[in-house]
Amino acid sequence: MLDKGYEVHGMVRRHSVSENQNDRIKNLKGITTYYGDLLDYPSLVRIVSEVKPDEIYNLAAQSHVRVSFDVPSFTIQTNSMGVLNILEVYRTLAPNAKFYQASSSEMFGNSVDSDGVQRLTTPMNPVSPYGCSKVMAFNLVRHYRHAYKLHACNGILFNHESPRRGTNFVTNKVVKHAVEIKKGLRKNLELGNLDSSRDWGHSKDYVRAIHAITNHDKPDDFIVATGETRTVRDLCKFVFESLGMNYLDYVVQNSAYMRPEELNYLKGDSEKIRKQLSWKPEYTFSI
Ligand code: F7E
Repeated sequence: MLDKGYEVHGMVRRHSVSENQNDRIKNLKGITTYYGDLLDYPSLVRIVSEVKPDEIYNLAAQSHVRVSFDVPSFTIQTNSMGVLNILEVYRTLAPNAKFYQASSSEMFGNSVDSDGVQRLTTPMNPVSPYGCSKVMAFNLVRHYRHAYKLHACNGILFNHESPRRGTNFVTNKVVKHAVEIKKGLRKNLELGNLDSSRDWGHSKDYVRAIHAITNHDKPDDFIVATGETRTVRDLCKFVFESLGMNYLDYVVQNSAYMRPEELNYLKGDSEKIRKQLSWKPEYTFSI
């Protein structure tokens, strides 16, 4: 957004270690930040009144699926009620703005169409508190779009990764731990389910999609995915082989990383965004 010449305002939650407050964005110069929280309605009113945004991107969430089983109420409060709060503030204070909601492939749960993909018409059967919370938010955004004629959009993004991904998500966990094993700093890599499949893309490609979705003439919902699926085992094999190692010598399973209910398979059909918004990913699984 900065590269595109936008004035960027961001909301941050208070962190007890002030040095870590803006850790993830400290290399980005020119963002104005405000203390706030999706569950703190007055803070949303204050920020939106002051900033008068032209575009609102809601990427805030308790976004870790396994952790959502440990803190289900917090997850649902933040990811569902929080979205209701920001939609209300948007509707009442900035109705001419464009609104983007970070919806998720986790909403599909274990529904897969007979041809082996998830598309916009695939039934949503979430299998985690996180997935349930995102379905609620997705529906609220559609409802606000129709009821109040707002430019409110959903991007249903499949997994998207980058070096800035937290190390408790599987891609960066595998990469960082494998590098530590290679350097002799660690003996093994403990993982949960190795047989689930994910449609992994790169965040750089996906933020292009987010911007295109929000700025399309018509508010709408789009799936963003690569259409390529790999198992966690494939990921381990690829990363360890790239470092000259065999994953079978190092990967061990630990039930602590298993989920009470797993989403087994994701492969997204992103034909609509490819056709209507000329989007396509530049990165593949291996490049
Ligand atoms: O898990 C398996 C795990 O935590 C991927 C979020 O951005 O994408 C993300 O959700 C797979 C799962 O991502 C470990 O069971 C095995 O099958 O990297 P993840 P996620 O749950 O798919 C969606 C689209 C979102 O919206 C979410 O916000 O990997 N797995 N062993 C493991 N996963 C983790 N985290 N840690 C393990 O040790």
